[in-house]
Amino acid sequence: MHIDIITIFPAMFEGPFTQSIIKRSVEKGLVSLDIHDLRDFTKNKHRSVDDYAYGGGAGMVMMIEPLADCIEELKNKRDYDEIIFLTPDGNLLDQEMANQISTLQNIILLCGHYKGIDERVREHFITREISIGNYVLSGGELAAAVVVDSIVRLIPGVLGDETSALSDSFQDKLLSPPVYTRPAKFRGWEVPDILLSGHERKIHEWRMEKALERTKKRRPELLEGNNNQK
Ligand code: 6GU
Repeated sequence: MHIDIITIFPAMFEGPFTQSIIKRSVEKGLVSLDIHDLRDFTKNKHRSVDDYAYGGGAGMVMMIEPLADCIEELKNKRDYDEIIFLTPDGNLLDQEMANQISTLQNIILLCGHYKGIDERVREHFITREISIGNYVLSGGELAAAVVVDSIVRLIPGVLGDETSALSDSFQDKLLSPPVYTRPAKFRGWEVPDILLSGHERKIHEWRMEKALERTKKRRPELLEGNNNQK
């Protein structure tokens, strides 16, 4: 999978993309990531990427020219399955959406800032708009990093244990059961006996029961099938 990211803060990705799973997926050649600084596509001498909103009002708007130039340059090199704009008024990211995006070959993630981007970019270039939750971030960068993490870990071969992404919370619309590791007793606090029993079927049943119990208590809407757009 190839991911192009368009941003005015390229350095914001240095941390998340050089650690852990994302770093490993790039090293294994399963994912390639290119970060594009939108300012490299400005034609004015101040390298500005935003301007006042027509009609007035507070807040700047990201200009169409550098965005169009950047997107078109990328499109000349590759065919994209999706050109995604990260925006608080997009569709809420959930596991199903992450699963679907993880099957694509080439995508662009466009990070917005200020009051938004010129609407004509959304009309003519963007194919999908994603929000990561009902709160406002300063920009789309952290949201883009979240999207990348959620999809990269699903690409076959990225996780060591092929089954581990499938047993994630949400993958079967259930939260994960509690887990424990050594020591079996800490300050008198004990690990449930069943997990030490070695009885595979009973352990599986216990985990299913606990997963269901936890989901009912914390996220009952997952069981009712309406896990999005609350
Ligand atoms: Cl994608 N962008 C911004 N700026 N804020 C958000 C968001 C995205 N998703 C939730 N809040």
